[in-house]
Amino acid sequence: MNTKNNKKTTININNNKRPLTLKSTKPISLHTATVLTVLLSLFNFPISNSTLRKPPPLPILPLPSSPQLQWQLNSMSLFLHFGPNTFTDTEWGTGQADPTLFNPTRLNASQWIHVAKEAGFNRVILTAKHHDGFCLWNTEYTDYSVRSSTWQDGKGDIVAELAMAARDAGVELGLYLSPWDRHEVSYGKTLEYNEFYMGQMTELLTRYGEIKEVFLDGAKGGGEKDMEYFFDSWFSLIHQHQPAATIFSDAGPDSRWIGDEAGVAGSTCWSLFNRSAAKIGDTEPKYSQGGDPLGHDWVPAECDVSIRPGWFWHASEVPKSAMKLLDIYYKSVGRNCHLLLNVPPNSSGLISDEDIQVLKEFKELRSSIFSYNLAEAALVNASSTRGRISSSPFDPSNVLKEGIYTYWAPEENQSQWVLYITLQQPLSFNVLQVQEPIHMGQRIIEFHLDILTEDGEWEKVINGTTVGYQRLLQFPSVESKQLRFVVDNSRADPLVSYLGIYMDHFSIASNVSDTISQTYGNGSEILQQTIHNHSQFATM
Ligand code: FUL
Repeated sequence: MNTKNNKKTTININNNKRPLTLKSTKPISLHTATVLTVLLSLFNFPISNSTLRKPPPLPILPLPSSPQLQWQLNSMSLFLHFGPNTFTDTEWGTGQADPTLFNPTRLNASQWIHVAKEAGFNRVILTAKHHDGFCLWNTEYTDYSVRSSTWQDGKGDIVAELAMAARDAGVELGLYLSPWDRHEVSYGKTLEYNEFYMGQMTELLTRYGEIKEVFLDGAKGGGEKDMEYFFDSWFSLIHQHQPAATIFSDAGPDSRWIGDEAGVAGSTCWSLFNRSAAKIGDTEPKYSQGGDPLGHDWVPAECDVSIRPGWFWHASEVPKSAMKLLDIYYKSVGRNCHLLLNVPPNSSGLISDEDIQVLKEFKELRSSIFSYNLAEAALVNASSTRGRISSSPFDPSNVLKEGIYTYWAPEENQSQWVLYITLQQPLSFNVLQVQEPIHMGQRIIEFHLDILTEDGEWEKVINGTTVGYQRLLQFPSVESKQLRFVVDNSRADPLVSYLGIYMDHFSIASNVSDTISQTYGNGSEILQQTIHNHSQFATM
């Protein structure tokens, strides 16, 4: 300690707080210092190392960016396919349809947003331009747009209407701008078309406020003109204009296509991926569905699927049942992915009543199953806890707190990683939910869940691979008071932010294997039963 006269003396005995600076006029004796220390400790200044906080463990690379985290926490988006195809009963328009056919007389973008919000979707993505090249906004680069249509005498702008309705309702907006353009004459001339495409992209990203996702579809019909897309320039332009946006394509950079249009992810699903191993427009479905445990890039998967057989509305088609959507939910959101569910507006410009009814039932099913964690009041212990002090920030009880930012962390160098859950009474359940704090990287490779039987033996209920943001696993109902969640293999010390158990009275799991798909009874029968049982649903 510096005890020279007229010098500032700093005593660092108050740990995290600002240093105490004393102006000393005479040397401080050992006795004075001791008295000071005792006094300060009486006033609750921590002086012992044993109360210091253990920092979080090192995150394991790769990590999500802030827009990727926000995208993942949202879980679901509503896709809106709308354009001339809606009026011509086609899926891939030729680009030659007469623009005057486009006349949605009752179009109401607020209805689309209202439907999305009511159904629990906080983000919508609109086909601003599909493969036919017809633009739903008033672009200056082509006449093939709403400007040449009968709708609002060519003065309307659907992107503008949707952006305004979304902003008013606090719903996020994403846009689909098809690279493949069957109308544009410059398509096939690399430089000219890239300039055209980037001009259109700039209009979309600078006129309509915040855009949260840009969806770049990889489709291109056989026999089309050969040309190169300047993806790197597109990505830079998008991130420059909309830094909070995530870019979707077969290969990222921010989210990847899952590799099928059924909305189903692999039962092992890593957010880790090698962008360089994927090619836009030439996906290797297996690689996309499972991701890559050795991947250097964080590129989580987005599962796109339509509520109807087609992406566009067709008078002859009907929506899938709510039970089917629930199954898709388990296999997308429940496998560490973001679900992008397409609900196409009809030719009057509104989302059809039968689709709204299914979305309502789908929400009721989710709410009925997941609104109450049966383990909510359980006691949770662990095989070890990082920085063991009376109340560690990594306490096992954190796994019952919602959100990913509080989590259980084990002590380092352990031979086992186990969470023990003691319920207040024996309960029946058939769904397990697990979440990892993905801002710290994706870690868990393999895990299983056991229950304690009446004979005092641990019995395996289900095992699984990968967790990520959220894992949901179904199995035949079991009953027990004591559970243990065991991590069998992990890329680094496993961290668990949430554990839930639920009773799903609606799905019928066919077996305990996570990899084998579930079978349901006759869909319409179950839908009927679901509708009749409405009164059983939890209030939402
Ligand atoms: C595909 C497209 O060809 C479909 O029309 C649809 O837009 C779907 C989401 O992506 O590749």
